[in-house]
Amino acid sequence: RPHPVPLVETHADLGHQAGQVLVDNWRDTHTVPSDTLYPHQWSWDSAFVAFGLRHICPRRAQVELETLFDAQWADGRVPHIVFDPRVDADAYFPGPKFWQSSGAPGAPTVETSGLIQPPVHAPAAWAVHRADPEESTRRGFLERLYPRLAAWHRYLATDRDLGGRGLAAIVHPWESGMDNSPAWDLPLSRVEPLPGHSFVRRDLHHAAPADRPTDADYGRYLKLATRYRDHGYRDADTPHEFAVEDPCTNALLVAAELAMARIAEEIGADPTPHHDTAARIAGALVRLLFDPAMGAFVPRDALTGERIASVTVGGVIPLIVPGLPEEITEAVVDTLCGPWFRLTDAHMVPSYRLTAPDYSPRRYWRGPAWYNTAWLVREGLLTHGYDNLAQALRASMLETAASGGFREYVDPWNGRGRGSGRFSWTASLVLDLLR
Ligand code: 9WN
Repeated sequence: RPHPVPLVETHADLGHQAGQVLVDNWRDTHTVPSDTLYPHQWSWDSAFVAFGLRHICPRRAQVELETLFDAQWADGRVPHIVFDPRVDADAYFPGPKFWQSSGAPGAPTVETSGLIQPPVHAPAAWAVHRADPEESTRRGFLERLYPRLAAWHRYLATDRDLGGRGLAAIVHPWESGMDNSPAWDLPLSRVEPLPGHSFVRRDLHHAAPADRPTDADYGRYLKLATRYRDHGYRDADTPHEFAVEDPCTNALLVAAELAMARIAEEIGADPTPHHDTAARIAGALVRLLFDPAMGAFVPRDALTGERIASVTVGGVIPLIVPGLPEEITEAVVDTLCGPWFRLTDAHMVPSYRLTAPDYSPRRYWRGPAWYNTAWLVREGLLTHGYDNLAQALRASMLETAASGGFREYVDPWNGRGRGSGRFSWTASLVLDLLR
């Protein structure tokens, strides 16, 4: 059974400490996810950071998103990493020497990766605007970002509709933001890994090997990324060995299109196309990815058309979509409260089913509970009126953060922190919960 984590700080202290993490991890134009493990700018991290930063420095939160979108590619993709040229190129692997983005068609001048991450940016931009509408309007924040966000969503909904079913596909586990999630094991098993001696990992300098993906995982990640790179990161030309319709990415795209409708209204543009896109993707999500027997959403292999029978936290995050059929909402909440995720009983929301034979309390996305996913689940609970459960999840997040030094993820059974410390989105989302 889970053990309670002692609350060692008051919430006022907690807010102050969280703000200090964000101040320390700020690098002139963006926030690094972690001072040690991730010394560049990451895409969905920046969006999560913006949600908290807006409470203490709305201007900085705007700049955070603007910097990321300055690195947008001509096809609309927002890269998952934007490399800081001031940082040693070997500080993170795979770094700019591996990705070689500036040689690819349509890439920006700054070095980036060629992959993407889930689209949390439009809701972040909308939230940042609302934190200080006057300053946002004065700087033309939404007007400038809106066409870029639209191009980003268009890329996902068209270039990435690899299965032709109206859903965006990810072409690499890193694109899900949940790198070694068990949901990718089956499609990944078809990929022949690069041998371990052909690359040098840097992450193991900063984190315990048992908390991180394995060398075999990395061999496959690099194999996929190399093939994409060698085809100029062109989706139509790359013979993808991995293409998966991820429920979390698609649900976030629905939420992002709904945020776009609000932004459009605010700046005097037509919100209708955004409502239409949101409805279309939500329809496909429900029709193609909801599994009634599991009581959750599951991914679908875009290459074989088969559903992947693996329930992870990514399969409950679609709760964030408003207007889901009631029986689906109820089934997902039952799944969250049942033995697989034990909401209100475990610490936050485990990334994988607690009862799965291959569940691991410490290995990254194969069990540990993360703050960004807990925050998204809480948003989903609020969306459907489960206020008490949302309140309990908030309390669990604050309690765990207070005792743990804003760690990257925690063991859902005892709340003990793991991975990097002073992690930016942990601090940011805690700040957001305190407001
Ligand atoms: C690869 C930065 C990122 C997060 C991801 C998380 C982890 C990177 C890594 O760190 O991924 O992108 O090196 O493991 O899985 O969600 O955005 O915090």
